[in-house]
Amino acid sequence: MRDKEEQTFIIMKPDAIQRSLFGEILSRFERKGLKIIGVKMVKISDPLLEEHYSHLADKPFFKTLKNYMKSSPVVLMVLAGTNAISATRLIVGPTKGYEADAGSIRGDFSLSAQSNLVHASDSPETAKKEIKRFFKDEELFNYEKPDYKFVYSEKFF
Ligand code: IDP
Ligand code: MG
Repeated sequence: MRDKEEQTFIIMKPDAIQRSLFGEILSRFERKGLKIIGVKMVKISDPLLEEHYSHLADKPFFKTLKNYMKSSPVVLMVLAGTNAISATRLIVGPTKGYEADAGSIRGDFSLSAQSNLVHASDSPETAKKEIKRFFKDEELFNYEKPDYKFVYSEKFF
């Protein structure tokens, strides 16, 4: 895959907060080299949740999914980096925790199809929409980090 700078949208879901796994999960993203360019704690409103999960509106678990997502404050983040969208999905693992490989966040910490700790955008189109849905422009920060040339690409050497 060609290297490209991307931004992706993350939700640290209620179980990540309630099980005190926020720091553990964040450190996995940080160690990978992803840069936090936006972060805030919120309780997601019904209209935003319904928009965010509109692709699941006809599923039998939609109501319990909404109740789960509203059961605690969550932390929203935007992460940036080379191929950030696909790289983050790999770290997070597939939807069902009991099917996810050990080493992934869901594989290491979730046994559930619903309570799987993290949301991560699944494509560039989705990421763009999700970032706009949850963050204002002024809540996102463009800044340099000293590790940049080591983390991102050989082209800097
Ligand atoms: P993703 O989070 O891996 O992208 P999606 O299919 O977009 O998965 O589903 C969104 C969220 O809906 C999942 O992360 C999970 O919390 C919940 N979900 C998906 N499938 C099921 C299911 O079969 N049972 C219960 N909850 C589910
Ligand atoms: Mg999804």
